[in-house]
Amino acid sequence: MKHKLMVLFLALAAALFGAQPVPVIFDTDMGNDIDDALALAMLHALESRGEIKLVAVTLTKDNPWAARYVSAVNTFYGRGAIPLGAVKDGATKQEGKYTRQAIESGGWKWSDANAEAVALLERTLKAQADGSVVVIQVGFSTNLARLLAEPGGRDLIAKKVKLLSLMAGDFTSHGPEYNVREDVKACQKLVAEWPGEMVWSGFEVGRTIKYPARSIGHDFGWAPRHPVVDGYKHYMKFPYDRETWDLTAVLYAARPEAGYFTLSEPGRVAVDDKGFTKFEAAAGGRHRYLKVDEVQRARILEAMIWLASQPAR
Ligand SMILES: [Ca+2]
Repeated sequence: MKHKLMVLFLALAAALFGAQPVPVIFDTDMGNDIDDALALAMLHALESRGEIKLVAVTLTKDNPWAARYVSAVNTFYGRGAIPLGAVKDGATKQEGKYTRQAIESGGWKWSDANAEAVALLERTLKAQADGSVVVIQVGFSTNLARLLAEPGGRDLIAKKVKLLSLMAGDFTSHGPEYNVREDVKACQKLVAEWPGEMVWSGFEVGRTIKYPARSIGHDFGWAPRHPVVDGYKHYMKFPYDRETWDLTAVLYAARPEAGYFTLSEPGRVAVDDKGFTKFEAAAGGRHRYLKVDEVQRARILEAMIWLASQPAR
């Protein structure tokens, strides 16, 4: 009887307070643009709210300060133990404009990535429940393509991953988008072999929603210093508004049912050798891309600002 009451109580609690936090893997080229840093701040807020759990961060930018900056941000939010995986022989080896600079100016504590990215992806997926993991890719496809090439890699993804939310591509045909262009072959492998649902936030989505400088200037005042604000101020001459590319992929991944975005019909994304992306609708296709209208843009930006600047706890 006691047991039955407990089961009933747990079911009621789950219904009232929502389900278990969704395990998230964040795969980022931290250090190339500042939107990765704001996207990571959003993930910490979503974890504090019990919506997600950040189970690993893997890097596709091949510079040690990329992981060090992620470590500094995670440590600031009280989550310095989140495992980090570094890419080996990856794209964009340059240091960039804000990772080392923010750490040194702010005196932020960090540690180095203690794993290679693909090995960490494998280990992390194996440890999670079947069909539970959301992967957010906001850099190049290097790590995920290599995971697909591992023996059993594709099966592991099919078994464990619920959704791949990625910022990549351009579905208005302006040109090859940066995240695709920097490792075209990896992105081609990803679209050809990824076994599950894939939702693309193309260049045109984040380009039309800009994170405002005034939020960076005012909304982070709850901390005397903040590593994301330090990064933002080093990345370009402050004040400036910045496109929210990577933030869109995080928001969709965390709250796919919230109506922030409109989904395209199902179909297939094709990536040519120059990095152009093209979408073709097809019944039963596992790829979709995000669309936004004016009302959605305002609502999306509001959510991004609330989440990115939410106090650490
Ligand atoms: Ca990025």
